[in-house]
Amino acid sequence: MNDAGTPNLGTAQWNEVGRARPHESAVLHVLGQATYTDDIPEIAGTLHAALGLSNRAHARITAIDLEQVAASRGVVAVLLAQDIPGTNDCGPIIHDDPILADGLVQYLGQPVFIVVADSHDNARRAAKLAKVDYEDLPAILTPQAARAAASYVLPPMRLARGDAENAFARAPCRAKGELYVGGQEQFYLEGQIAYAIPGEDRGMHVYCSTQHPSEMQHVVAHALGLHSHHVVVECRRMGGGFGGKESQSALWASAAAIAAARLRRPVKLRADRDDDMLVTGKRHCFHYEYEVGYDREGRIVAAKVDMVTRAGYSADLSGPVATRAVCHFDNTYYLSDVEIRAACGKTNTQSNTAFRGFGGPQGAIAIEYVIDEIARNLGRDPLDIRRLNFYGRLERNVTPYGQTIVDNVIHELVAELEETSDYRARRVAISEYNRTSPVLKKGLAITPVKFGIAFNVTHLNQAGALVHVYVDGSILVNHGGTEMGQGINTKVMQVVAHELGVDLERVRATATNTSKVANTSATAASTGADLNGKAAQDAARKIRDRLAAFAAAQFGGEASEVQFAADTVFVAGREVPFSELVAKAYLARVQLWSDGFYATPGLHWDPKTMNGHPFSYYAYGAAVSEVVVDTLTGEWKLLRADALYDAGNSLNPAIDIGQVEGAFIQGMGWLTTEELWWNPAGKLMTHAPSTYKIPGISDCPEDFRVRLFKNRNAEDSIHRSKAVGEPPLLLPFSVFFAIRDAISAVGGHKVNPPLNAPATCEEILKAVAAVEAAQDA
Ligand code: MTE
Ligand code: LUZ
Ligand code: MOS
Repeated sequence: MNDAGTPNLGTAQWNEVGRARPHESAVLHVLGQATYTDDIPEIAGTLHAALGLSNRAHARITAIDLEQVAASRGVVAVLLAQDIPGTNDCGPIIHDDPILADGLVQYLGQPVFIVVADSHDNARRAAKLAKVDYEDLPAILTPQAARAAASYVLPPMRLARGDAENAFARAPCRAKGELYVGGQEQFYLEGQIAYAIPGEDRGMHVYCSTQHPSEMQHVVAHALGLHSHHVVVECRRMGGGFGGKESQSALWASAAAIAAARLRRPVKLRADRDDDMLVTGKRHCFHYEYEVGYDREGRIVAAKVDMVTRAGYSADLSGPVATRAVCHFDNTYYLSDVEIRAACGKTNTQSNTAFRGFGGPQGAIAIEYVIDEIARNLGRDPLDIRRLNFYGRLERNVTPYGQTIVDNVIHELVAELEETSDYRARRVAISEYNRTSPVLKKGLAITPVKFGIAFNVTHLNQAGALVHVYVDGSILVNHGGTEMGQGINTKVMQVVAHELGVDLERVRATATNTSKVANTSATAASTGADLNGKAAQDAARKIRDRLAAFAAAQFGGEASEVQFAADTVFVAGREVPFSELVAKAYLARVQLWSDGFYATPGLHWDPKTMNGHPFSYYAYGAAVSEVVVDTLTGEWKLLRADALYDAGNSLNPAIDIGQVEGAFIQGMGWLTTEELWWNPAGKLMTHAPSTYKIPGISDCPEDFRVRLFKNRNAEDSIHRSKAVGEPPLLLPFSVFFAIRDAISAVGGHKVNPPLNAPATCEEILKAVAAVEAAQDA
């Protein structure tokens, strides 16, 4: 204590945020004791459902015979579209998503009926016994075919700035080409699942693995013809969501609830992996046609891109995904005269949806491909061309959609990574290696990331929280975000502990529940910790202010001078244990719990002109990857990866580094080994890990150096931190472009290898052959 009676030790240095805390459930995860939806003890009388799926891509149903299904062992009921008491729809924005196909099937794998039985196995066995007659209709299976047929789920979008036509005409150099980047299965380890328990007076409680409990509440209410207040949706945690449970948990939640309401018994619907992959949407694949004009230094003077995506049979989130792609085509580059088009192709395939990055990666990879070509055309290191085109600090700093970038750190960040990764020396060493190695070729690439943080749908940028301080001094926090492994609960708990100046052990987070915090947004767009952290801080501050006023009244001094730190309340020269003050405050009838709310300020967006200020701030990053490619087999290995990510003033560096590592490997899988393949009848043949190759531990680089860039958010985000969930998924662009660099070494870096993603061994061999053919020509 100093003379004024204010503490000089303990408070100033005391911090809970910014500490590398383990995930709040780490011990439970490791011990297998964390409760996922399927682990919740089942109520007596619980039934199990399975879905009967269409085996045609596009057809009218002329007859359905479910006699054998109904007669199968253990079957209790079989339900069709006409058995849905409310609306047969589970679409998140546009209502074009039937829960059960009604007369028309629009993709192979579309649910047609629900069978409910006494066990999971009996339900699944019965589902296979349906006899359905179809009258086939023409099916559109690729985005290019959708474009040719002008078949779209939404009107195509366009964003233009400047005068691209004129700028092209004046450009000293020009290039044009095409690119295809495949989709990606979310491959959450816990599949889609819902457990619906009917309650009194039409009430329905649904435990669901979902990123969006409020949306599940709405969908279930509509399907059952009820109001939202009849339905409670609860989720303690997911075993991964990755965007796949933002909207598409709705089918499973509503189907389980429809069966539970009909039978008045608890019904669980757990997707088998093959069904999960056949039924649900994935990351959108994109096809691009691009054209670029540039000067002899490599500075882009005009750019045009036309993207078409595979939206699938319905809109789902394809509109916002395409919007984010349009708003990320610039990545870290200033494009003065630019025209960006995007169309959502309506195809007879699964309805594609959110996946980590939400169109951002798909937008940004196109400009990176273009820059890579410019560099090769000019015989320059791609890093130099990238740098030349970076957004400026004070000029060349307005995005094509009109937002001025005020927090640009890409120059410093890339300079730091160039240095710490030893980029230039390794470039020389790799050239040496390639000179004497005819079959194995090494490649190196550094790629930057800029990612806009906020939902691009403005009203979604809001969150709520509840904080309860109990009489024993323990604290419970509940917020609208959902835990999918990303560590949101840990971060929110840290924020609350920090605000109340208590040990983290005092704080516990509970399941997300629509009856606690209402009208929540999906935990998505990387905004979970930003929004819910602010809401929880607001709630905790209200309680702290009441406790401070009480303490001052009790012990003297000004309320504004009371400090909370190190589990102690410092008031008028005294140190009162937090729990002691709480107990006294309760007896004095002080409200010890509070709600909190947050809405991100300053956002606006005009969807017609595609202009505005859609993002609160930008997160930045860069990565360097070095690969070796066997040009005879197409096999390759990532030898070393260095990643530097701007998490601002990180709330929890341990969790943030984990997010960067995970996103890096997941993005690498997307761009290299994870190939979705539909047969000519429209059946997704890669619907299990046997045929769909996600990265394994052996695919991780032996030398993997992930660091956080020292920064502080220019925007007033929660403790000046930055979002971390999605942006690092763009860091492994460096792996893709390192592979392309290695392939181009075959032709002495004179030819642009035509490399699509995923760069599977087969795709790599095709590119090698194309480079060799171009050389011979
Ligand atoms: N990390 C894990 N372990 N599991 C996940 O499902 N989803 C990602 C990312 N990191 C995911 C994850 C996606 S798609 C998003 S939008 C963010 O986490 C959401 O979390 P946040 O906004 O709370 O950071
Ligand atoms: N916008 C966005 C969205 O940027 N990210 C999202 O996850 C999202 N989800 C729904 C609607 N808009
Ligand atoms: Mo993440 S794709 O925004 O759920």
